[in-house]
Amino acid sequence: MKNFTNINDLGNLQKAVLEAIQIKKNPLQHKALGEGKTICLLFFNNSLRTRLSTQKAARNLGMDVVVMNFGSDGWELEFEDGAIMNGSKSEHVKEAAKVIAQYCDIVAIRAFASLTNKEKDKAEMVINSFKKYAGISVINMESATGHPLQALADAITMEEFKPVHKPKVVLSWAPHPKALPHAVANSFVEMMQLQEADFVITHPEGYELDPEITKNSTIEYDQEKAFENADFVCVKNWSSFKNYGKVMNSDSAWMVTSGKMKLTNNAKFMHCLPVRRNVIVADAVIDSENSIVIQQANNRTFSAQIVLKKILEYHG
Ligand code: SN0
Repeated sequence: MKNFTNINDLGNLQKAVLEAIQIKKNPLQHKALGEGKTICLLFFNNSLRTRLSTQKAARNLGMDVVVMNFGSDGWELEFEDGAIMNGSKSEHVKEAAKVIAQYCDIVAIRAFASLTNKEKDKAEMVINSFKKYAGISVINMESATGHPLQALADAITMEEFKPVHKPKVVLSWAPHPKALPHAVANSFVEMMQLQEADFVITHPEGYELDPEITKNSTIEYDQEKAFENADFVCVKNWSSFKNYGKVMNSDSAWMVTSGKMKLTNNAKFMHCLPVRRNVIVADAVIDSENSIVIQQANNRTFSAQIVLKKILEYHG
């Protein structure tokens, strides 16, 4: 695998999940693989889990890690071809990407959606510019439209906690005061489309995700109906896609409560974090035995590690 910018880059999700679970048992078993190799993590947005788990994964593989916060420390980058750069942007990605590529073997990038321009966000300008100009391997640490490292960690977590029967998995929208990206939900849907599961997406009307991503996944507008007999309840807020980037509904009736969890088949509660307590989910649910958010965050390390391993193996 040269790049990891979408969950489908893995080729075989189930194989990667099982290999990640093996790696988790002895995380230092491939320590020699990354010797002499450097990964550069570029952040255009905030991060806790992605930043720390990806560094941890790289170190488990013996790699050197360089981290740069573009938002606060870097020159403001221009991405438009032919731009007359007489404004606030100091450096073009054409130079920046080529320069960075000389200092490392893999570049990992976090660059959230603008949520103001659907076409530009769909074009994935930041990730694709680095792919085009850096030439080295590129990893998506949450781009405008996807967060595949999170989706892979979620697949690992569900494998570890899965029931004996074919699981019912619900992706539920929940309210949030801010407009959030679609990336986490998109990659979750793409990952679920590769799984043997009864998968249902539930959200208020008007919150449909990109139909090119949801394809023929089941959508149920009645959250309580969706929760019935669920084995996993995976929760995430996103802003409207149709009315791009807008918050159309902050109805607290969509918060995940103990009462709703009682409708499920003793479901595990999952969320990628960070989560707004008592807005997205009631304390009683996230603090319950059924909440596996901390285990889910732990799997971010093994998600990143299997991705890095596959990329290092590609380079030989
Ligand atoms: C990001 C998102 O894409 O939804 C990152 C999730 C991994 N989340 C947020 O920006 C939440 C910010 C907040 O204020 O709650």
